[in-house]
Amino acid sequence: TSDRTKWWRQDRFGMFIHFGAYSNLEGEYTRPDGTVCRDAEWIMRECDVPKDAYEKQAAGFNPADFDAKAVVKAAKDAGQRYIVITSKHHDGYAMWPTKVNKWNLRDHSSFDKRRDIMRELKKEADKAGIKLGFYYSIWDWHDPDFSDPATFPKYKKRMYAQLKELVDNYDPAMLWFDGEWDADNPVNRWSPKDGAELETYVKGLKPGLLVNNRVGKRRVTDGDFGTPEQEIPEAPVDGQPWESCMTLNGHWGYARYDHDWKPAAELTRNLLATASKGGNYLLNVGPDSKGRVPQESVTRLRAMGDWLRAH
Ligand code: FUL
Repeated sequence: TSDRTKWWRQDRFGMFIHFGAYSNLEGEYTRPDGTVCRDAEWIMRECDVPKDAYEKQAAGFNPADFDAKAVVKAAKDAGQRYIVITSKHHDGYAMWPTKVNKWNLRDHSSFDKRRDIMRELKKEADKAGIKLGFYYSIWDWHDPDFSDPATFPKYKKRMYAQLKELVDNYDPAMLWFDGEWDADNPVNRWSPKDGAELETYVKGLKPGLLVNNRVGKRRVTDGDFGTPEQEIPEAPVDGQPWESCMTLNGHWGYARYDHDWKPAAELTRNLLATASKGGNYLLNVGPDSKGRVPQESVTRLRAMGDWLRAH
């Protein structure tokens, strides 16, 4: 455990935000034949949404009600001290105005062209003394160069360029990589070498940057911390710092049909269990198509904060 993870280990509790072009579907895709397929941030894949149909729906994405101040307040009220938001999930859609391609919230949406939700969030987080980090998926379903070994280097170049934009423009405290596994393309499988190169690259952009272990192959030597998902491990692996990420209901991205919210007491117990074992807790919210954090999430986060303040 190094000094670089110190602030983060002390912070202990963070807010994860899954927000992207998938949020616009709110978890439901109606096929041309009228049948409905349900998922959340994986909807494009799990429901076999044709690329043009997915692009078409994304063109209507207008999260006009996204309110960075309210999001930061919800985090603060919960006792969360850092925020990690999806800058790009597996669908490849960038939530900031990237210059690398047009597949982003500025150029491919119905959203106000003057707005930049990452900038808004950064500003409010700074004001509240909350650190901001970005989730970034290495796996990309949208960029055709990802899946072809011959063109993969071209994809990699664009990925590096996007990450430089994120660091230069928003000065994040952390990069939370994901999708280093590529379920259906063994040829392109992200190698330990790819991971090491990427880690060196982003830390070269900003030396203090924290990076999770999914930058590489999730070995203790990859990145700065481990990332158990939807579980609280018994003990750290080889003394490695770790952070459990979990959902508030059953999904990461917004799913309008999912009402299976965990009770606040259970969430608080999870936080305490994680902390007692020396880990961090990254608890997720999924804003809806308008950009609103579900009220069910806000009330639970507040209840957790109330408990923390009372004890
Ligand atoms: C996983 C992803 O596939 C999920 O969609 C989610 O982002 C989770 C935190 O990580 O690997």
